[in-house]
Amino acid sequence: MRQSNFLIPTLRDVPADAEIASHQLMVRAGMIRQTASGIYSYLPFGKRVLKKVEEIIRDEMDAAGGQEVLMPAIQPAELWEESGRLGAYGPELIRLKDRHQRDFVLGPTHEEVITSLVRDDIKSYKKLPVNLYQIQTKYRDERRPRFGVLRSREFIMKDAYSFDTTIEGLDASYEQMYQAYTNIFKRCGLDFRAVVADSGAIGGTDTHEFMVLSEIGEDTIAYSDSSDFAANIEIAAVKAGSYARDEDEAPLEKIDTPNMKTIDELSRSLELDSAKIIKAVLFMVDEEPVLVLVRGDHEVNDLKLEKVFPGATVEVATPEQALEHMGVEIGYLGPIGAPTSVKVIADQDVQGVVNGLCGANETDKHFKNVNVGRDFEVEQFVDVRFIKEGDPSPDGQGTIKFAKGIEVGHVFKLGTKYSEALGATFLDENGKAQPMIMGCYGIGVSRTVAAIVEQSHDENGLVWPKEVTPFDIHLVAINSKNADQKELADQLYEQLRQDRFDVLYDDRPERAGVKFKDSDLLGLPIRVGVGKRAAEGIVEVKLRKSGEMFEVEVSNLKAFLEEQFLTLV
Ligand code: 9G3
Repeated sequence: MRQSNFLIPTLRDVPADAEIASHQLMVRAGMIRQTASGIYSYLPFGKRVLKKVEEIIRDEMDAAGGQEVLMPAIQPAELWEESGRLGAYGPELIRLKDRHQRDFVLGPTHEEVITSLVRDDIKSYKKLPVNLYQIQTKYRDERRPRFGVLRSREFIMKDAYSFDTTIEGLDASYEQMYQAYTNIFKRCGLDFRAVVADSGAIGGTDTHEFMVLSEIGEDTIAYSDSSDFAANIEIAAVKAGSYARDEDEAPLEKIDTPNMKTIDELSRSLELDSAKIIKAVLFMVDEEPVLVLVRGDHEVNDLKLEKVFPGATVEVATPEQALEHMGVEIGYLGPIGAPTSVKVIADQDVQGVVNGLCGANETDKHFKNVNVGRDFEVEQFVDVRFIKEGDPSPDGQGTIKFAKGIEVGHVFKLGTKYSEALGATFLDENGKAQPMIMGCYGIGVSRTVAAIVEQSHDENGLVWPKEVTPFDIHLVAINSKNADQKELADQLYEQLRQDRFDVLYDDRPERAGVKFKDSDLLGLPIRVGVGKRAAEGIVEVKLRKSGEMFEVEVSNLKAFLEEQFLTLV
């Protein structure tokens, strides 16, 4: 492709609204342009990367036995009524009416559509398992789109759905997708981790997120420093301690704690380690008050709490509700003397608190030398706190550290949630109708491109991994007004393409400095510069990633480039 007539509008300046590197670079390198908030157009340079990523995905999905389909973005609302999800989503689900006033949604995902397709056309167990996938545009009306295409309102997803007759079959399908995802993200040149995740509203059991490590990631991963344990902190289990009670229990004592309502104030003014404080947080669980106790240096994990009360609505109580149910203001809540109408549960680590401090359910009063079992009972000890850096890894190997991650993939074991709701059954060997057992598997394709840019750039611009680069070679006629250079560059352009390299040829009448700056910004893996030594048949080859420069005879250029490509990542 000749750059003089290729739409690749590079920008020198950083766009004002672009906060992160990938957003800045994708705009500056002429890959994307914003059409509206959270809605982007891909220009040719960006579209070529999308295409490369999609091809890797197709290659691995087909190798894993997936069959590519294409479903509509506009979905009849009836299907979402059947699945019971039409009312479950708020403004994030874009709804519209057609000319006959019929209700539709713009698809944020396709469980309903794919299940309705399969229920109509697959009846016998002999036709299962099947794995159907598409690469298609999704719509989710994010309240705050940000970070360019990382969190946009329209984005490209590969979504796959597996249908099995048994749980073992689903496990096999899931494992196959897990392996395909590992191959895909490796081939994209990404540094990623598969982490245990939360299935959230989608339901189902096992689920893993594929996280690209990046400081600007919105998710936090808890990982062990000496095993492959890794989990989203939302659900990372905490390993129970030994709870050795290594002190004699001192007598309980009520003390004055005027205006000391927070753990910090108590810990500072009483010179007490926050791990010795029992923090009591009141929650409303389906309108019932539940007092949750955690150590003062821990935080209640509300996602874990929701799992203690499956299906219930769990919310932190308001100050008014605290006053109503506990008879005292928040900051002095405690388990001793709590009204019997209030259920008390505790994080497992509260068992290790000896002679602790807790609220006395009286303004400006706390109890000291509090000991669970002697001074109060709890209905149950549960793992209900957020994991922390420094905690022992739940697998018993090493210590927990945190890393930020960008979620680029998510795989779920769905079970029969959608096949039952939508009547997708198969006749088993005995002719009995059974609901199909489903899995679903997503990759954010446009988000993966941004994640590659996040992980693969330097101060001069993009640095494309070879399997996703928009072009293989950047051929630059350094001074296109010089006849020797222009002639050799034109000749090499033809020659290299015959040698089956994908070449971007900068034949513009720009100054050398501008060309080199643009070349570093666009980040193609190898640059061939036709300059001063053109008349001698010598060209300058530069590797973008390492910056290494070579002077190469034109007669040896093909061999040299092929050799370089073999070692490039
Ligand atoms: C909605 C809206 C947003 C949503 C969903 C539904 C996320 C929704 C979860 C999934 C699960 C998997 C198949 C591919 C992999 C992910 N955001 N999810 O279901 F109506 Cl507005 O999409 N789907």
